[in-house]
Amino acid sequence: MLIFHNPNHHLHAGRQEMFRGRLVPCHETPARLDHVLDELRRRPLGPLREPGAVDLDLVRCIHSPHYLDFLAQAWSDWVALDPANSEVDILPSVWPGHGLRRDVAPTNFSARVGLYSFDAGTPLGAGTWEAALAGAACAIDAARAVAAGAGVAMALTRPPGHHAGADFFGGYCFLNNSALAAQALRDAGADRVAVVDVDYHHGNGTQSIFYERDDVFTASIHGDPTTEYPFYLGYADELGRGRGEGCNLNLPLPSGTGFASWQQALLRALAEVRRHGAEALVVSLGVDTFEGDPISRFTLRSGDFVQIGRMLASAGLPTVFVMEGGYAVAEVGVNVVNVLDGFLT
Ligand code: OKP
Ligand code: ZN
Repeated sequence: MLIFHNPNHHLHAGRQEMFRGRLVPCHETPARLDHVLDELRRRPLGPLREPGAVDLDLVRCIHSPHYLDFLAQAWSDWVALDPANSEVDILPSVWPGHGLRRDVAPTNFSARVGLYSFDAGTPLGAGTWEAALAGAACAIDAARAVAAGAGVAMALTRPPGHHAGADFFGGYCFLNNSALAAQALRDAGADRVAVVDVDYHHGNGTQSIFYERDDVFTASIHGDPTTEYPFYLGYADELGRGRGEGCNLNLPLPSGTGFASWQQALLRALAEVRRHGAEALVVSLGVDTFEGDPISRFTLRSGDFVQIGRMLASAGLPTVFVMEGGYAVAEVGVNVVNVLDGFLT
């Protein structure tokens, strides 16, 4: 399996996220990806490559130009406010909520940050843009390799992407790598593409990006948003809109869900992928469904991830894996490589 890894991922290393009134250390750390790379050195699955230059035209098909400009400039704008800010991450604290306008762009920096975000858990630092762009390049290159006949490839990257929308960041995500991979597959000639999101959290960004499109079917298996992040999207009655009606599937599951029920949800998602006539598959691969995950509440075991890989392979489609969550840091490597290993065997 071709694996495109993000050589710049260390440049994104958030210090703190807001949690219940306190700033706490970030869960989404560089060590997560280093553990996957370590495990791949122990159990090699194929060539490890670095991505080429990012195709910004493709990125602009998924994300709005004004959001991309904001991301590219955010750090220098922040430090220009006060040189002492270089020691502090950007963390949103105000948003255009109920009854407030989002059709006018404030010039105030904090107000602009709020316009482009939806939580206070996603710090933006000096190297975030560079890291996120290189991650986008991994996703695009993996998709293009698959479109060219590789069969399967992986974008091994962080920060993750599935919570990021066309013009917002949040949930540790800035650029939606899975959406970029899906669009790259479409542009390379696949008439219909499916994104199956197996991360513990609903892929709200991916859903919203494709919600009114019928060429990209989106499915997500996740913790019930009644109790689980991102809370305000991910319910079973969200089916798509307009041309996209019937092209979104949410399978929320209760906390405590183990592999027996989880597996049924994946079978259902894969049956829908087939029914939609997808010619290629993107897997938003989060391993925070693991029983030891510190912020999630499913109870999958490491061995179950091998089975997930096998089930995904049984779809018989050209497949792009895109790394998303997984915060039981020491086990992330084994769990991710188990999925890939299961897919290949
Ligand atoms: C990103 B991905 C937990 C607060 C939740 C956001 C979780 C984002 C998960 N203390 N913060 O889907 O793995
Ligand atoms: Zn997650």
